Amino acid sequence: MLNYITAGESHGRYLTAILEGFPSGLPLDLDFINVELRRRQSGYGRGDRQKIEADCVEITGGMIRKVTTGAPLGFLLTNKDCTIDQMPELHCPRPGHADLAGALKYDQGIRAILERSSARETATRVAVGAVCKLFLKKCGVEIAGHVLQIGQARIPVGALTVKDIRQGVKGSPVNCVCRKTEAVMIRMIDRARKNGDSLGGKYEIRAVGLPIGLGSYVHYARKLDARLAMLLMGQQSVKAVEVGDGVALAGVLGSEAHDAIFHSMARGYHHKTNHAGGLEGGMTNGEDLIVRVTMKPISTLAKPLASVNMKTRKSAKADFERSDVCAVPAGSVIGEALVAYGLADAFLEKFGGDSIAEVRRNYEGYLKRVRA
Ligand code: EPS
Repeated sequence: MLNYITAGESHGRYLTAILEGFPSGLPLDLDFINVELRRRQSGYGRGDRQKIEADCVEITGGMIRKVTTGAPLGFLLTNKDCTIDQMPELHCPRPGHADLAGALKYDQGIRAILERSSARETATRVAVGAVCKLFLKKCGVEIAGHVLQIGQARIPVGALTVKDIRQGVKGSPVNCVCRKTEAVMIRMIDRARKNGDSLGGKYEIRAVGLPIGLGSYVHYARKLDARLAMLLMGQQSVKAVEVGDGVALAGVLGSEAHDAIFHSMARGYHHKTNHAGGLEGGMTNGEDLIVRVTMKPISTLAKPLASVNMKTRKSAKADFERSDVCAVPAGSVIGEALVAYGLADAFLEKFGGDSIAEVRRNYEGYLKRVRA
């Protein structure tokens, strides 16, 4: 239903995206999109690039008088640090980065590879996701993300609602709901920075207000869990995506793993537990969607690992360029955007509609039937 494509290099003049398939009639709150962009830029452990940039979106198509028209939406972000033509060529690929395979595959220097593989590109994805969040809000869906783990510091396990998450992360420089763990996370980031090292971690995204039946079981490519996993694995640094209890399900009995079904006049069909993370058979089951995403440590190290100079083929230390020490807090903001896109796409697939009013009508008709 929806489709988007991004273009632009980390130090190029612009970052752009086009989002196609978006319905008409949605007022675009540009301030909201820019707040989301700011959230992505912040977070303890970010590099100095974020002191240079003040990401701010321009909508270049698909909007008249701040309302969507149904035509492709164009997004434009202007880089302040647009030094791409002056940036030095690199020769020693960073282990863990796209440098080596990219340079060989595209027959280019490392500069061309890192400029596009850089996580700076996620700024445009956050802008696209922010528009999807505005759409989902109109359908009663809210999304929140938070950081579960950075390095060895992790929050105690416990189910948190979207409201708990929003409340809990307020003012947290690492987007964490636990002040005690936050302090340890910050100490670990400081230590990694001092040692010329980097850190990864894990974040969780939760969505509330979803109807039963988004996605489908009938074909692998229509399974919503598969689609969300693809979107999230497409985020730079991501190495694993879990749905609900995820990998822990390997160690429990079926009677402990699954969520018993109930019905009441007030709530319709529902569950009292949520091991499934809101997805069964590739479809939403009406409970909160819960996904957990693991990010590897940033591969640019101030104290570099061993590499090979691609000009001389001699052993050398990997190249180092300004980078982040830890991008997991930013990662959680990007994850929210990616999930928002995946859910908006699934909504439009289920309820169709060229205008927001039409989507709402179809959606309300469906709810009447499944809630009966
Ligand atoms: C990023 C901008 C980049 C990096 C980081 C993410 O800016 P620069 O390369 O100018 O410092 O800080 O990119 C990476 C971690 C990476 O591996 O490429 C951003 O805006 O998110």
